Amino acid sequence: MKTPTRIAVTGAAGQIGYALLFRIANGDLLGPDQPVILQLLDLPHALGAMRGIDMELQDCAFPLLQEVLVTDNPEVAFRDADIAILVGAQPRSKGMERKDLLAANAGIFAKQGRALNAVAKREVKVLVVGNPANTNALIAMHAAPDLDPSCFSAMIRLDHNRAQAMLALHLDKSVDSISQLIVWGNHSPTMYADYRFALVDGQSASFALRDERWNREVFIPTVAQRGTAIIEARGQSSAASAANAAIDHVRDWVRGSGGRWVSMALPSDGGYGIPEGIFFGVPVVCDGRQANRIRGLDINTFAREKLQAAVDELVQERDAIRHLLD
Ligand code: NAX
Repeated sequence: MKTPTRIAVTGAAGQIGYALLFRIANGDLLGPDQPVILQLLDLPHALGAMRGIDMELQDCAFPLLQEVLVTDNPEVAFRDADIAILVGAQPRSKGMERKDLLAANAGIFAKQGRALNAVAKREVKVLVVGNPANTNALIAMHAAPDLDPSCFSAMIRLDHNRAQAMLALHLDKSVDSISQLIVWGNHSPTMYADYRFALVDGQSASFALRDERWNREVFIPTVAQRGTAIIEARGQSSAASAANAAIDHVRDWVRGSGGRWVSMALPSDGGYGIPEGIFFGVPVVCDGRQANRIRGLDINTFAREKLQAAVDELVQERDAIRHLLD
């Protein structure tokens, strides 16, 4: 039998956690022949809820699930972790200013980054989902100087999947027929869903997508506002689709994206004029070992404006917590 993969999930008692854990245990993340150990972290008040989830996981009798560990201590949750999915974060409460939200989350992600640095596998793959995801990932990476920056990523895959589904609907095509789509930037309303390079059934889609008004006034804003639309409709933020996107992100990173472009927020290496260090959604192809950036794409005036808006926002976020990065 294969050695089990240790997967740490934070915020395990939350709504995304509840949608994520059963799918991981079922093999949706690492495939039908890879045993897993779940290492669940949440705050002390949620230990009871996590025990309940542990009981439910047992009751599913998943053949791949070797063990479940429940804790409120990051150094226990991240010990020898091969994969860490950081979902838990401080939500914005009424009257809280953005800078206070950034600071509260900075404290959480600095602590978790230090714990990852101390006890996780050296080749751990870390996905930050908890918002503000891009900047939380930056903080965690800085707090983990012994881990390679390539161990860290933040999630923009939900936005990528939303864009893909919306484009498919618009073109009356299957979701699968669409490739080479990108969502650039921050997981926030400044994100830029970019179909300029998209292929439909392997052919350039430019003939079908000549309607620049639809692009600018419908497609881009609808993708960016989809999270808000779901909150308005459901009364709660996206959970199952967010968990699904986390699975897609990590699955492709670990097992390869099969030549397909996917969007991941990675620490910028200066490509496309994006300042180094900030976590920025970019197109990548994953080869089963690492995420390889797609380089050399044309950035026209409109695209440059959109990228710059995300850069400005992420630099502002970084500057608000800069004292924690030194
Ligand atoms: P919930 O409020 O349902 O769950 C969050 C869980 O995190 C709670 O159980 C809480 O006790 C726990 N938690 C808080 N601080 C913690 C800490 N220091 N250590 C461990 N656990 C901690 O939120 P949920 O709907 O599950 O969303 C979780 C996060 O995902 C939020 O920050 C949310 O904004 C973010 N999202 C990010 C998305 C993305 O694409 N990057 C999309 C979906 C989602 O909105």
